[in-house]
Amino acid sequence: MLLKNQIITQKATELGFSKIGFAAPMVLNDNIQFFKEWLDDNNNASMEYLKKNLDIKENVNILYPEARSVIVLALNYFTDIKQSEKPNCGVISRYAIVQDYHQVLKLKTNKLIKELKIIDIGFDARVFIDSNFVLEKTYAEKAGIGWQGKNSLIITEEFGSWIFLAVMVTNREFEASKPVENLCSDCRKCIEACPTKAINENKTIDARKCISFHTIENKNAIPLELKGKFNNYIFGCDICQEVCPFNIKHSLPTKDKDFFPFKENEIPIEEILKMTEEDFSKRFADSPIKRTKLEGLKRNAKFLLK
Ligand code: B12
Repeated sequence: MLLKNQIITQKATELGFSKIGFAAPMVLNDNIQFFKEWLDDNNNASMEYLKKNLDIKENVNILYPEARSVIVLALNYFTDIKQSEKPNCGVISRYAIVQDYHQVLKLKTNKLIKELKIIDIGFDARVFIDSNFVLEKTYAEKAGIGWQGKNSLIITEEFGSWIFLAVMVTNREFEASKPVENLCSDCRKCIEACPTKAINENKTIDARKCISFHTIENKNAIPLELKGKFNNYIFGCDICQEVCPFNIKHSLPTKDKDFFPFKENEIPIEEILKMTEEDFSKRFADSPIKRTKLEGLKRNAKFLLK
């Protein structure tokens, strides 16, 4: 039997995905031109890896010549916890108090592919989650998942921007979804709220100033001019999402138990400074926090000290 959008949507919903959309694979010359300008202005900070695979980001058919459709899946991870305001604690961003999304989304997309193959034995798909091969937000926008907000994130009417994305490039052709209207209008709340002024005027981020970049990806010292501006964030940052009117009005607690918080959203700074490698490995084994390693988390903790 041939797969249709409706069957895929039904199966994805049964597996707990919050939203699904379809787009045709395209040659994204304008986006790549824009991406190159972003790189030329050094907005990528030390994320040198972002300069790789630009040809594939422009045209996914180079990696996967059989590509006929791109399916974008979104998973809501919001939980109704207030951000910590305790003075001597480091704040952990919402995405890092739940299980590592790479693992969760990979399992779910693999299950989906397995089910779709039962219906259509010739169905094939490549999955990209937080990858360096696909412009995931660009495809999410084309597939009608949401629009790209000024903070550069995909915002949905139903769940705000508290979603993770998975992109499935498939060898079957499906009807493309309609993109949705950008509802940011003249709102500038995210730009104004960012304490380090990391949000550019063109819906991109200057990673050199971004709290999320420094606390997760930066392997070196955090620039001193940013000291005192991290609002106590110790891993990741949600400031530009917390202030978004769509997130304030439209966030819905996730129904997916994989994304029920299993870690506290704050850690006393002193506790981190005393933490041993063994404590760290035990405590953050399934958490995105393991990415910074203990050394990185301690660097972040010290940066928050007055
Ligand atoms: C590198 C990266 C980061 C970097 C840089 C962030 C950035 N915004 O660029 C850092 C470490 C800072 C980061 C932080 C975060 N990240 Co991140 N990150 C990525 C990653 C791997 C690549 C993004 C990228 O290529 N950036 C470079 C810029 C230039 O690319 P872009 O934003 O896609 O830009 C396009 C648009 O700007 C568009 N465009 C805009 N205007 C215009 C105008 C014209 C005329 C044209 C032609 C094009 C155009 O063109 C560009 C090229 O296509 C993606 C996964 C992926 N492969 O997409 C996840 C991803 C964006 N991250 C994600 C998340 C969750 C986060 C954090 C919320 C985590 C946290 N709590 O700390 C923060 C949010 C910070 C923020 N406001 O962006 C999610 C976002 C989900 C969503 N709702 O959109 C993604 C999609 C991962 C996933 N699979 O779920 N991240």
